[in-house]
Parts: sequence; structure tokens; C-alpha cells
Amino acid sequence: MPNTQTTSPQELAKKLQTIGAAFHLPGLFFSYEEVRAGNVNHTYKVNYIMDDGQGMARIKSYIVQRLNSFAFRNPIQLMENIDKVTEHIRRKRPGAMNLHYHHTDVTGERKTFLMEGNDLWRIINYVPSITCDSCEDPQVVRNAGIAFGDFQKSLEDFQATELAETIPDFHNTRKRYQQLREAIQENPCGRYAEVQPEAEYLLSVESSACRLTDLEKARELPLRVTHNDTKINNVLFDPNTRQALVVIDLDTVMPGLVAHDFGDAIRFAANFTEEDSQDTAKTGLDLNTYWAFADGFLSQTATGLTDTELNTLGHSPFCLACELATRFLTDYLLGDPYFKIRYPEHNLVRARCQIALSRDMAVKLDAMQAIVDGCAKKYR
Ligand code: GN1
Ligand code: MG
Repeated sequence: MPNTQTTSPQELAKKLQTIGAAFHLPGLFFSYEEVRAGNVNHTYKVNYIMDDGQGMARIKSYIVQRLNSFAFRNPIQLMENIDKVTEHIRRKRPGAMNLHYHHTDVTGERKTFLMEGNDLWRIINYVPSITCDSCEDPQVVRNAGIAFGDFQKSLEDFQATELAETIPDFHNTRKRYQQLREAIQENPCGRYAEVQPEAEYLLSVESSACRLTDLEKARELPLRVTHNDTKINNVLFDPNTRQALVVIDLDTVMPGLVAHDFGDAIRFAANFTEEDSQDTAKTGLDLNTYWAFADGFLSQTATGLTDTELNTLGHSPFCLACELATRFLTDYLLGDPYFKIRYPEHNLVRARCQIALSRDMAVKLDAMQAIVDGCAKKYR
């Protein structure tokens, strides 16, 4: 079944109210808006009104999320990972803005989630802020680099193996390629003929795309705590100062490589176009944006990374773009069971865009590594 929403607005409002009650949200529910960012979970901003104690109305908002149980097969472990990581960060950054997951008391046990059949619901504090999808302002991009670098640094003394691998093989690029091969073989929707050129390109660059996975398997890179979804729109910014406030979307916090986080951030932020642009003639890697993110990220992390890790950063965006293209194309071949789509060819369009990006990255690999080396030298 495609990952789409079928509930009516009235039913949904009722549902959100019930969820709010289970988490003991105070006040009266009066409206909700769907937050459309994110390709996997369903997210809503819910608004409550209450007496402020002096007879005046006070409005308070919360973020309610229904976790995608198809993508996240181990929701309880996922919430345990989030708990451990947010607690650790809170201790390391006292006073800084943090994510807070509300508790239910339904069974007398304080839990940060509510299970209803296969659905996991949770409620997070709403942070008045802006997110940035477009990365035109290099200062904002640099601040996002600082935020993800700070996230990495705050967790450098956290034992990565304490975290569950909630999505096994999430960044196992070899496995993603294997799944593409299987989807081509099975071709359940008869879509292969249409995507043959894209599939052939991806298969032709497999060994370069799998460089990180191969180094990880050879144990040449340390396992760290990684965010695994470092899109710039997973950073909340202060609307006035444009300083980063907090990194959000911790669902994929798992053991991983620092190059996964760096490469994925660049794949998203330093693309001239959006990640699902149909205008692939314009898609490509913007080296100015790349530089801004690398500078911010390395200002926080350069001293803690090994030389081998630094040497993988320049190549990592290419690996991440190919990996995601492979995932989008596989999903398209299988009839879109995983990613939310807004129109029938959406996953194919996404795959084409990532392919165009990877082609441009392939000719900029030396420049990307030179920038990393320059920034590392500056901060070490
Ligand atoms: C998914 O749903 P969202 O936007 O947080 C995906 C990422 C992809 C991204 C591409 C758990 O993230 O891996 O990079 O879409 N998350 C999962 O937009 O698969
Ligand atoms: Mg995400």
C-alpha cells in the first residue's frame, strides 16, 4: 500500500484530540495543521487554548507525530534511542534549546509514546522557529553546519553501540544496490523499461558509490552516533537572528559514519535545485554552499575526527546521492511502498534529480576534498 493519507479532516481532528488527551495536554483543542515537511512520518501542529490564570487566553502549540510503521519496524527501540541521545545532549548543553518528548501515564508507566495497533504516536514541544528549504544564504548554511557539527561533537563520548540499529543497513549502500537489482528482476509494476537508463547509470557507478560502505566493513572508520537525516530543514532557526536553535527528526539516530551525516547534508543543501526538481538541467553541486556547510561543520568537529574520516568527507556526497537515487528508483519499481508521493512519477523524478546531482559531483570530487582539507587545517 502506498504511504498516503486517507483520513478525513474531521476524523483526523478527533483523532488528534484523543492523542492529546492521552498525553494530558492542558487546555482546549481548537485546530491543527499538517506539517508537510518529511517524506515518511505524518506530522501535525496542534493548537490549544487555555486560561493564562489572569483571565486572558493563552495559546500553546505542540507537534504530534504518527510514526510510519512501515519505515520504522522497531518503534520502541527507536524511542529508546531518542531518549538516550536527547538526555545526553541535555547534559552536555545545559540551557540550550532541546527537544522534549511528552509522557503518557496511561498504564502508570511514564512513556514517551502511545501505541495503537501498529501506530506509534508521540508529542514534542513546539519551537517557534523557521526552517530553511532553500540554501541561498551561506550564513544560514554555515549555521546548519555548526548545528550538525555540534550534534556530532556532543555525542562523541557516547558509546555508539548503546544505540539500537533501528533500521538495519540504513546506509549499507551495497545492500541498497542489491535491493535495486531484485526490484529490476521482479519488476512487479512493469516499470523497468521506463527506468532502464537510470538503473544502468547507477549500476555503472556502484563501486564508487559504495566506498563508504566498503571502508566501514573493512573497519577503517570509527563507528559514531550519527543523525542520519541531516537535511538543512531538520534544523530549526531563530526567525530573527537565523542562528540554529536545535536539530530535529532524531528517528534515524543510530550508529553510523560521520561521512554519512556530512554527505547527506551536502546532497540536500548544496544542490542548485530541490531534491525532487524536474528541471535536472539546473541540478548540480553548488561549491559555495558546500564550502559554507563544510566550514561550519568542521569548525565543531575537525579536532575530533581521524585523518581517514577527513579523507572520506569529500567523496561522501557522491555516495549519498547515489544511495538515495537507488532507494527512490527501487521504490518506484516496487509501486511506491516506502516514500510518500505527491504524484505517480514522484519517485522517478526524485531518482533522476539525485542522479543528475551525482553526475555533477563526480567531476567536483577533488574540489570537495580540497575544501574539507582547507577547513580542517583552519580548525585543527
Ligand atoms: C526520508 O521523511 P524524511 O524526509 O525525514 C528518509 C531519508 C531520505 C529522505 C529524502 C527514514 O526522510 O533517508 O534521505 O526521505 N528517511 C527514512 O528526502 O527513510
Ligand atoms: Mg527524517
